[in-house]
Amino acid sequence: MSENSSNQSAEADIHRLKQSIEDFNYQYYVLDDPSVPDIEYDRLMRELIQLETKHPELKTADSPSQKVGGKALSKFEQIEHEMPMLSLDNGFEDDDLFNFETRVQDRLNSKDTIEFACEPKLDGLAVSILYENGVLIQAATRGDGQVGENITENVKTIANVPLKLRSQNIPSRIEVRGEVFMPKQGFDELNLSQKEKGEKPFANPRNAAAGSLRQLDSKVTAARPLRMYAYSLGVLEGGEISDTSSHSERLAYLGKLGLPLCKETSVAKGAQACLDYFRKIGELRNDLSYDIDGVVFKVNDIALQQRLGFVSKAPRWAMAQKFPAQEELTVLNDVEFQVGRTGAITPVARLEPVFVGGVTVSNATLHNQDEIARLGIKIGDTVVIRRAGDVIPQIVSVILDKRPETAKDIEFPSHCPECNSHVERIENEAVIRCTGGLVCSAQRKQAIKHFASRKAFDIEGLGDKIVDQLVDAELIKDPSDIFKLTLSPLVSLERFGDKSAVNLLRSIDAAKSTSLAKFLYSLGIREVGESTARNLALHFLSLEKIIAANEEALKDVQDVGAIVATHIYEFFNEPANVVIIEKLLSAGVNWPDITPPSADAQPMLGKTVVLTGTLQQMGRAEAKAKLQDLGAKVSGSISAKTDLLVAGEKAGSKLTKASELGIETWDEQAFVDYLASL
Ligand code: D41
Repeated sequence: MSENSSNQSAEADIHRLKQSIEDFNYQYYVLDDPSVPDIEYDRLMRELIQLETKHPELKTADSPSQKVGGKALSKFEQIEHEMPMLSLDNGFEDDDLFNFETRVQDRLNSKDTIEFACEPKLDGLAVSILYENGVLIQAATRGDGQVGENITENVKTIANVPLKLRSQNIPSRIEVRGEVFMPKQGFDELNLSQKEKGEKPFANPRNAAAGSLRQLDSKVTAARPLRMYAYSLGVLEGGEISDTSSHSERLAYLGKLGLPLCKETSVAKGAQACLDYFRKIGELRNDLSYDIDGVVFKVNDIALQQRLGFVSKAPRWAMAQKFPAQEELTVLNDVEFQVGRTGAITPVARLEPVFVGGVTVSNATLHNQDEIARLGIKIGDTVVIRRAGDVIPQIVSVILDKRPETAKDIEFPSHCPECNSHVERIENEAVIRCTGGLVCSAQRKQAIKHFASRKAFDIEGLGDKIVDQLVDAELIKDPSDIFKLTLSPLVSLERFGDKSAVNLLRSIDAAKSTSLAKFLYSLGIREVGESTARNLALHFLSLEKIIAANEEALKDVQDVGAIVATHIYEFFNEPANVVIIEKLLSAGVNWPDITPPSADAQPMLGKTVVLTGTLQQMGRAEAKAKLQDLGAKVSGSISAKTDLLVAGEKAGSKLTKASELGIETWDEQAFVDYLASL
């Protein structure tokens, strides 16, 4: 093939590929109706880039491959807008909207109901994008409305901004105005990656959009998840649009040209209908994929717009009705520490009360020490606080310029603010925790509920609601008080009859006889569930030995690793916990001695058994418990030390490995038969 004809076929291929990719982009970004899977799209794009690399003379500025950014600039050039970019009057009260309609009617000398185009007010940056003969040739920021900055290279990288307009009769010059923004999901992902890279996260999607658009290196912008929605027209030369059309028709026209539009726009007749739209959008707000800070209303009829004109820099025919601000400045007066149900201690910011997002906020969570370090916050600082929708107020950032000399570091408590027990911080965990357990009032209700629950002391009639009542009435402070309850204070409680009181006291009395395993489980030691409690009881045989055990000794217990051993050790070394245990025992809590099982009763003593696959006749936990009863150590992985593998159905790699190592293997039936033979 000659050079020429190879070029011709490349040209045709490139043309075909561009056309397909432009169609797909339009379907995806404008119609919101993707027609091909991503991999097919990626394949076409790779093909196009390959051809353009091979034939650089065929590469054009409007090729869809040009969304990756180009050479970095040293500064942004200034661009004077051919038509000024106007600003918007703001309203906050319902009345502002009614007054707006009245002003419009007065000015027009008419009592007719006015039709308004309604648009969510995107919280981003206004831009102007100029297309000549259908090709994007320039884009600028709004700047002061007269002069903006040339950000053509950056805007070209925005995924849903077409580099070329569609449709037959394209205007020779058209200036599209719209808002560049960062969708919430993209913002969250960007901030995650900022954190991973050790870079400062952005305070909100608007800041992230602004920072991304003001990059001298458009390759950086290209990597940011920006989007644009068109909301008006500037310069227009040629094309099909007449002066008499409406704003909503003009938007539809922009859509036909391939420009992306906000899907939530509407038309409303009269201020009341506008207010209804405003409320509807307010309810939708949290579910929208992008941030908005209000609604824009525009007189829909273009002829009326022209009659109304503008005052100073804002059109008389438009207004922005704003939602209550979601971000405000206030002062951090103090930090207090709250104890949660599991003993986790969270710092709570006490703020100078401030009206934000429609309510007065005086508290915000600071999460944990890591969050405080990330914010670099001190008491006395001026902070940006944000309340979006029903979300708990957050401190977004600190205004360092406003830090007073008296600002104080936030000090974490070494002792629980509720019960004065000491506080622990586990390595690699951001939270600090109160070790007080049963004595800590904040943890008390939860601990007592656990204590009385079915797998623990199993006290019938002592459900969650009654525990709340008893603790609130200060009839019980810790689990040992349960056993001191008497009839007369009980019957004085609301909704508590004689009969239920008598029944409750009876079941409390019956619950005193328990087992060591259940007793240990009832204490609610972190990460000590039923099975670990059982293992502890069987291993040590007495409570005294468990209390006396050090972490090394505890680690010898089946399934107890270093972390659980530390939890157990710390629990029994908290004097307050020991006091409660003594009170329980003196209240009459008892259990039978555990006689160490004889070798006869434990035919599997010293054997290591592994369970794998699905068992049909019993659950995995049950099988494990049975094996442990027989003295076996149940392990999770096959090694040379394994004595026996019990393999249920669909056993996989463990079965293979066991047979490689020549380890004795039983199927489920063999195991069941063995149990029956004992
Ligand atoms: O969504 C927006 N942020 C938005 C901004 C919108 N939907 N429409 C707007 N319309 C105008 C006029 C009426 C002046 C054409 C606007 C803005 N202006 C605007 N954005 C920033 C300054 C002005």
